[in-house]
Parts: sequence; structure tokens; C-alpha cells
Amino acid sequence: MSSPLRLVALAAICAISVYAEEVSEATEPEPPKYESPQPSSDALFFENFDDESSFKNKWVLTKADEYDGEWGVSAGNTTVQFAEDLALELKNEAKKHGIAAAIDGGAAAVEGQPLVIQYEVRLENTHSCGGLYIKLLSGESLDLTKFDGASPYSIMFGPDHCGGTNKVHFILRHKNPKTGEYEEKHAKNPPSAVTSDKKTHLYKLVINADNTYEFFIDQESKGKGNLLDDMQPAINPPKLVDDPSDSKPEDWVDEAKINDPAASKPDDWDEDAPKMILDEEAVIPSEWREDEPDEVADPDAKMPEDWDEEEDGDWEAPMVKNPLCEAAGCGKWERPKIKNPDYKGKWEHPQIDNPDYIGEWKAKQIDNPNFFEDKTPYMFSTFSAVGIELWTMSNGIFFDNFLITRNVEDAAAFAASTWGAKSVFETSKASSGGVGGGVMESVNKLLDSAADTVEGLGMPKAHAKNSIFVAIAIVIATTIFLCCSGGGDDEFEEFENHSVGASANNTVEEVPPEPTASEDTSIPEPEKPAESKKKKKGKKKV
Ligand SMILES: [Ca+2]
Repeated sequence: MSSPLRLVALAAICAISVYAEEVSEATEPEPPKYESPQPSSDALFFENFDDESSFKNKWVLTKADEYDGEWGVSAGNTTVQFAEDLALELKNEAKKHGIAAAIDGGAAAVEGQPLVIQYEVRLENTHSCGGLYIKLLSGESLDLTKFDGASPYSIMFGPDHCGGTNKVHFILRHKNPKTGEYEEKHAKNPPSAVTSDKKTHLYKLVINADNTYEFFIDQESKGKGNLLDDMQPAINPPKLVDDPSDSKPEDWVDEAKINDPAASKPDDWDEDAPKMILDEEAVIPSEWREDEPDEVADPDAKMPEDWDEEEDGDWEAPMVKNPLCEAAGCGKWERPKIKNPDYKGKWEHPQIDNPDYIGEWKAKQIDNPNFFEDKTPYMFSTFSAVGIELWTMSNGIFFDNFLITRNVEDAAAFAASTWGAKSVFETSKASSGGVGGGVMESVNKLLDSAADTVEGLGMPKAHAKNSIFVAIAIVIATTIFLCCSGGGDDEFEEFENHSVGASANNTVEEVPPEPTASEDTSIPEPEKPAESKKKKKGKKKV
């Protein structure tokens, strides 16, 4: 066997032993067990999706028209730490999805207390276009089977990414106490969402009792604002408004400048004169060679020794710059251009202050008949359900660990034990080529796919993956040994003897098989590709 092939076989055998060792290490001792996370008891709403039967009882699929996107709960791909850690999966691309869960007895912001809304999002596929946000649905007699984009809500919060738009929404539907109408108020400076990787990200909105709000992504503050100052349009309308009965008088002059009536375009002002003209005083340089070409065949070039004129055609020297042109130039001489001294461009009428100017007209201000002042917009409407209503071009979107609470510390502690643990795992996975990793992720996916098939035959998936990897490695190594054995260096023979437990005294001399008539064991020398020779024609580095 030739040395490179033996090295490949050796590497395959090493891979088997290393992988077998890893498998052995991975199964002993027992990996940590998964425990479904639970927040403290005062959560207004909580869902970890780990109990599928509970999920089915609690969550309602909308039956609204066009909302035929499928939902399910699953652990998703193998980059998650625990197979028992289920999450809500949005399953279809290019479909509308709607699902919601009622909050027993409803909930509302409470005077003097903050409100925290947080949840995790993980994207298994590249996210091209679609929302990832949730809504706190309002309305007393809410029918979740009719949940759609028009369903009333109090707060919409979460990522939205499509093309160049990428932000974390915070929209408050605020009730106008004068009209009773609801108006959408958008946070003025929302942060960008994280949609470029496949890790789990935690989105959190905290609305405080002093009307301030703050965005957090992965436990880091990503921006804050005040409901009274930083919402668009403003929560509270202005005290004064334009008097609708007032209008600008017809003789009101609001032009500050006018054309100078005393000025006019001079008769000799030629607006059409060109900016550049030919220099009529220029003369052809004495060293200019009008009859010489710019390039000539390189007189120093020589035909390559391996050039075969019968096979490759006539050899032509590469072209180089004509040395006779270096002094001034070659070819037809053209007059250079100079700036036109008569060029003036378009005449512009000089401006003067308008003697009749009165100023900018403004309507008379009157008290705003619709004025109100909500000093506590953080006390927004009640909410009775958590809903996800999305139209997305991507699938493989996972939501998990929803938590709505009035306790900021509990929310942070819960996030640390849930998202925090996932983040540590995913970061270590990524550094070893796992989450978002390259080749190993592809290999892992292939093994997953094969293991899924075997799993259907009754073998646990993890064991199936390990067995398939070892089997493939053994087949590769055996094939290399069987196909390529014979001849070779002493070092590898020594390895072979040791590896099969043979002593130096009982080695068997290998006899290479006679080639049959149909077999040609010689390896023909590859022909020189004609294309590569042709490329030499007329080429020379100069
Ligand atoms: Ca979960």
C-alpha cells in the first residue's frame, strides 16, 4: 500500500477509536437530567411547552380564514441540549400562523408595579422575512378560534425582520379616553433583532411604573424610553391646536425673497456657450508618430521550448507597448481641450428682500377639544390571552419559556436559569463546531437523517447515530486496506503486524495477484490538456 493511502487508513482507524472513546465518555457518566423550568408563583402567564398534553389543552389554534400554518411542540434539531426541552414550533414557510393561550381571569398592569414580558426565539433556518413577535390580546369575550391580524391587543412586542427592516417592536394600543378609540403607539427607537444565527435569543420588555420602558436582548439592555416622550404618535395630544375655521388671507405675503425687478440678463450673456473648447493654439508635438501603432510584437520574446507548432499552431510573440510612442504618442493626434473663456452658464435672476413680506402664516391656536392627559400610560388596558399571529416566509421558528410577571427580579432569575443555561451550552457547542458550526454541523445533520430512519426501526436515535458513524468509518478503513494493500514501507507493515497481534515471525509474504486480461493495472500518464497549451499562445509575462 502506498504511504498516503496507509496514512488515510491509519487516520480512519484513529477516528474510530477516538470517536468510540468519545461515545464511551458521552454515555458514562450519565449526562445531567433536564428539569422543566418553573418561575415563582406570581407569574401572570407562563409556558415552557415541555408537557405536550398540557400544551394541547392550553393553546388554541385559530380557525380564521387563511391561517392554515401548522404549529407543534418539539425539541427541534440536535443542537439543543435536552431532547425533553420542547418548544413551540412554527412549521410552514409562506403561510399565516395563529395560536393563542388564554390567561385565566385576565391580567392588567397594576398601579405602582412594573410589568415584564419575556420569551425565547430560536431560528433553525435562515430567516428571510417575517415577524417573531407576540401580542397580549385584549377584549372581554375573546374567541381564540377567530384570532387573526385584526384581533384587538394591548401590547405587541418582539422581533420583526424582512429585507432591510429589522427591529424589535413595542407597540402599545392606547385607549383615547375622549373618543374611546384605540390608537397604536410605536416605540420611537426600537433596537435591532438578532436573526442572523441559530442560537436561542431572549427578548424582554420591562414597562415600569414611572412610565419608562426598557428593551433587553439576551439579558443586555438594548434601549430605553418613556411612554410620555418616546412613543410615535405621542400618547397625549397637544393642549392647543390650529383653529380649523381660520385660513390664510388671500393677500397674505409669505415670500421672503423676490427677483430683483431692476436686474435683467445682459444681451451678451450666451447661456449655450460650451464649458470646454478645443485649444486652437496647440500644435502636434514634433516627436508624435502618427503612423506608428500603440503596440508591437515583443522583439525579445522567444518561442517556448515545449511549443509544438504542428499541435499548437503558429507561435506569436506577445504584444508590448511601442517604445517609439513613449516620447509623445502614436496614432491620430487630437487637439486638447481647454476651458472656454466665454462660458457663463445659465443666468440666474438676482434676489432681493420682498418689501411686502409679512411672515409665515400660522393658524390661530385654540384649546384642543380632544385634549386629554394620561399621566400613567403604563396602566394600559387589560389583557386576556397571549397570541402569536405571524405571516412568515421562513419555518423552523421555535418559541419557548414565555413569562409575564410583575416581578423584575424573578424574571431575571428565571432567564438566567433557562436562557442563560441554553446560551452557555450553545456557545460551547458553537466553539466546537456545533450550533452554527461548519463541516461538523453538516456531518451531524447527515448522521441525524440516517439515524431518523434507523430510529423508526426501534433503535434509540443517539445509539443509532453512534453506530452509523462507527460503521461508516470501519467500511472506509476496511475498503482502503483491502483495495490498496501490497508493497509499502516498513513502518506501516510494523503497524499492521502489531495491530492484528502478529509477531515478526509469523508474517505472511503477500503475493500480488496476476492481472487478468481485462484488467489493466498500469496507470496511464495523463495527457497534457490541449487547452492549457493553447493558453500559452501569444502570452508572455512582460
Ligand atoms: Ca421548553
